[in-house]
Amino acid sequence: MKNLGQTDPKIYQKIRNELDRQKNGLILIASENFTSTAVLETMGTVLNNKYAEGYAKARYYTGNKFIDNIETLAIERAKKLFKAEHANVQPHSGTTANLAAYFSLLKPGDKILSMDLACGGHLSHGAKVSLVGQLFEPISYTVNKKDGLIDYDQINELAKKEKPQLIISGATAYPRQIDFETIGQIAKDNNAYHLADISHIAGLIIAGQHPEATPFADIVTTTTHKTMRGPRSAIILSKNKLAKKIDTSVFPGTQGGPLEQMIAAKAVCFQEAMTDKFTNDQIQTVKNAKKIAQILIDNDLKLITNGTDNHLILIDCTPLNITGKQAALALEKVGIYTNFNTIPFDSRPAKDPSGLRLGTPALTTQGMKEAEMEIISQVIIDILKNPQDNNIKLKAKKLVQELTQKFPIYQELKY
Ligand code: DSN
Repeated sequence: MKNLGQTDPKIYQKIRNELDRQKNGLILIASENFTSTAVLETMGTVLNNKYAEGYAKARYYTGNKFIDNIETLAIERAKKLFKAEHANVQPHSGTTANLAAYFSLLKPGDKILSMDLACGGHLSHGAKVSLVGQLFEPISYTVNKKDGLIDYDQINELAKKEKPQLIISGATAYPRQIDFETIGQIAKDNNAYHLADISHIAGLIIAGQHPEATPFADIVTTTTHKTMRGPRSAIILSKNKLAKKIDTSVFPGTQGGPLEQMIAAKAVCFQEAMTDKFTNDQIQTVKNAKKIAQILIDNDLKLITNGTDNHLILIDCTPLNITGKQAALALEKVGIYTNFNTIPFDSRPAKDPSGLRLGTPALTTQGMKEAEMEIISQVIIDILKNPQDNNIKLKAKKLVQELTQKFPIYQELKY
């Protein structure tokens, strides 16, 4: 980055600082990961300079011969990975992918039945504070109060009673498998579309570590940077019969010029996701999460659903007499990054909720396995049980340093 260093030393220095933070900390934010240097390189290319509104062979600008090749390759790879009939690779983010998907199926005022935000749903699934909640009429399903599991009977009852035009499956803080087949059947029985937002678990699905969504949903959306560890972006998958509607809804409906450097980076990520290395890492991601969950339970921490089937763990911090935010800030002080999160039926506000969410995708990409999860779990337990203890903090910082030195990332980056 010598040119950046000369042109804008301030930004250059901040990027270096952020690289150091990522290298020297443990990232347990369930939605974060370390993308490959190949993906990083692709995002910083001259593809950024090109306008390509439209689609391959039907652009509104000349000079798109190579861009067309790249976008077509990204589409073909996405279709193959997810066994989808159609893929649109232009959405800039998960939220814009969802918006475009809704506008391809719904009219303003239509009803959307989706998971309650505090139970692990996403803002873009219909929260009142989002545009989606203002344009459509959202209704929420929850998890079971008793065990924290999705209440499929409740979804069925609500679908019958409310007659939504769209049912959304998918979550951001749900530690168990989602039964896409059952939700797809409920949607069919009630003449609703089914959209599965698999953003968190897309990598696990590709690697066979979570049941597929594509056969049971009219539309599947996913971001590409979480378990998929690609660029910060998204795609929409669908059956052929919805292809035209979705494409029109993305462009010109909700977006202008596509970010072709990001589309190329998605293509690279899809190529990487077809390798055995990717599959093995997804398998290990789940093993690592299960290991952490077991150790936390053995040490009397309260986990939502009492464990995990995927890449994430949600701790109820209430019995520890701290809030989720206090827990996340205490861990941040020793270089462990997590996020505070609502728990189902949380009595606390989203800005300072009761839960702490942990995830293993980034640690696993670094090469860590069960032995390291044991060390990290013990550090987390010690900090959460003694957030003010300076000796524990010092010991924790040392362990974080040892682990990050043993499992370095981005050694090849010459910043
Ligand atoms: N905010 C993301 C997450 O952390 O789960 C989802 O968009």
